[in-house]
Amino acid sequence: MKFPILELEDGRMVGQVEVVMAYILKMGGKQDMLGSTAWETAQINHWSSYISNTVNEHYMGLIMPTFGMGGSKDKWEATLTWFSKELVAWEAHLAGHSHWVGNKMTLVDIILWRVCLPLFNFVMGPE
Ligand SMILES: N[C@@H](CCC(=O)N[C@@H](CS)C(=O)NCC(=O)O)C(=O)O
Repeated sequence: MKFPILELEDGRMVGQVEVVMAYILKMGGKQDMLGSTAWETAQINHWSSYISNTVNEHYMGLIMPTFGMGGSKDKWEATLTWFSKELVAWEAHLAGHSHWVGNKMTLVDIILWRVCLPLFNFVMGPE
């Protein structure tokens, strides 16, 4: 199981960032952040899974070498190229929307923030 892992008081463990966050939101009475309709929930699940797997894979290619943990010049440049295209698509998706799904804060916004904060603080320039 990869990190982050949530360990419950009785020793049971939950893995995958989007699953851990969904569990915490549900336990904390924030069920609406997991979708109010079947369509919204499907969108939230789709994007959460995409960010936690596909985006995360590329994100690791930037974050790990930034903190001195492996990587190569080729991988670094390929990852920068991937994010350069991806960020344009994110900006287009968010144009005219306050949040990623349904114009209200959901699990997707939290997971995306988790990627964007270190990405913009440590890796990408303002441009
Ligand atoms: N899709 C997983 C990816 C998690 C992930 O990449 N975790 C990294 C550290 S942040 C990890 O545990 N790497 C160690 C390994 O691959 O064994 C999630 O979002 O939880």
